[in-house]
Amino acid sequence: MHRRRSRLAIATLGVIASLLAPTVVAASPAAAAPSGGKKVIANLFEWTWPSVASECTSTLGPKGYGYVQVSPPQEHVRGNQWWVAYQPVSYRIESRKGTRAQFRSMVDTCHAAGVKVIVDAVVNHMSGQDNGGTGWAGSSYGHYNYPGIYSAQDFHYCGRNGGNDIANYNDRFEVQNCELVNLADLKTGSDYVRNRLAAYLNDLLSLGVDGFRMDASKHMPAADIAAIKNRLSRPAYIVQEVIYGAGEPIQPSEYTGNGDVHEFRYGKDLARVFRSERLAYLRNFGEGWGHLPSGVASVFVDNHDTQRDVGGVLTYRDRGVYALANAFMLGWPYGSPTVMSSYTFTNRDAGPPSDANNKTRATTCYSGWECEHRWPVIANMVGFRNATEGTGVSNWYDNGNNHIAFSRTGRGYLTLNDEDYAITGRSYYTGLPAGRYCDVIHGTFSNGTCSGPVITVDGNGWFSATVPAKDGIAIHVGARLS
Ligand code: LM2
Ligand code: CA
Repeated sequence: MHRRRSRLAIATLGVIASLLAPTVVAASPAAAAPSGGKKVIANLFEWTWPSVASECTSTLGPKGYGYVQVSPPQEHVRGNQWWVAYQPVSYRIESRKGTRAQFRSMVDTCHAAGVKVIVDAVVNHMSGQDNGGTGWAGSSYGHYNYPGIYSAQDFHYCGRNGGNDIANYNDRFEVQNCELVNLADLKTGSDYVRNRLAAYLNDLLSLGVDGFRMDASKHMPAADIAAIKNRLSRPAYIVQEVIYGAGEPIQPSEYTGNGDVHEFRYGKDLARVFRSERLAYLRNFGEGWGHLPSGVASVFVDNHDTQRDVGGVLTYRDRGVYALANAFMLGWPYGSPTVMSSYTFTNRDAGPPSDANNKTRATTCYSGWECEHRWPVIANMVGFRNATEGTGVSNWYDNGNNHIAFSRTGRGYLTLNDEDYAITGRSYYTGLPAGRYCDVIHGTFSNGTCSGPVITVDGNGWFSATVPAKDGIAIHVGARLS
């Protein structure tokens, strides 16, 4: 992890910002269908288990999200900051977000809604508390002593930089054997530690979990992650957090043998394109930009770390532009997309809305919770993604600047206009079957009707329309009226 703080640029309000009010998505009966081709992940950062469960039923399932990613579920140090979750104290499934029973019930409810569950698994380290303490669920611990779980022999002591801390990211040994911000670094090379970590993950699998985001993967050799994965009781989706750093010895590509890898360049590059370059450059976005192979890349506009520390990415604060960037991500066939869902904050350490005992409050999607995954543009583009899964890009058009358009061959069409002016009355060749399609950037398609503008594609595959400044149009075969 790199710590680099910078102020996020002040948001510019796009025309579609008015459409982004986090209106509650109408509840409809959840489909019991398996996820199948549904691959979009909603990262419900710091949500409680009961809130995740009801969101699966009311919104994630109906809108077509295939997975929900939840914050670390194990017992953690006490405190009100969000990051207490990243300091494990034991592997009891008991945290400020809920109990084991609530966790199990959440998994069952999400599955019934057709949504799989990915857990953020903190396996590189334990707490960073020099003096130890008592964890959320009452377990006492020392910095290098977790009774019944780990003792002093199970940790690395790299003997560098005064306090065993990582300082030099250009040194592979140091990054993997020293401590990330004082967090007691597990000897992931040892059989005992590997078995104990696998036991934790297997416990989660027994509760029905479908996959893991392996936190701090860069700080563990890829072979150690492979050894843990080999001990799993059944196959699980794996996505590894390896933050790309130019010139660093540890590269994201080392980890692709284990599963997917977060592609951190994606969000940074996308933000730069939207803020100060040209959308026309996105024509070969992804592998053409030196990013990971599409099949192993996990992509996102922002995540809980980049929206705080890395800077330079687009976040909920960018309103309409953020929605457009997510629309591009969901419309463009590169990588496996995760939609971030946040609570609002001004202080980077501030935890989610919680009670006096630091127990996280139920999510409301107002008063403190941003719920980007419900923004109509983003939620509707999940349907676009699902309808176009597996198809390539054709009919690319750009004006050499900030207006782009492309087909997802035979299935959908997306045009984005990030110019400061409207593009009026242009004709677009989609290659789609003739018909009346719901513009899902401005309207929601349900029960055969569209709450927004309808786009008519003629018998030759063309339509004409005006695209306002900082706006777009998206149509797909899953949202066709006739
Ligand atoms: C990650 N990926 O590699 C997480 O995505 C990231 O959010 C985690 O950092 C980190 N690795 C460890 O899992 C967060 C947060 C830090 C916080 C740590 C541990 O960004 O600020 O560190 O979790 O809770 C905090 C203090 C830090 C202190 C440390 C240990 O900010 O100053 O270090 O706790 O007490 C002395
Ligand atoms: Ca390590």
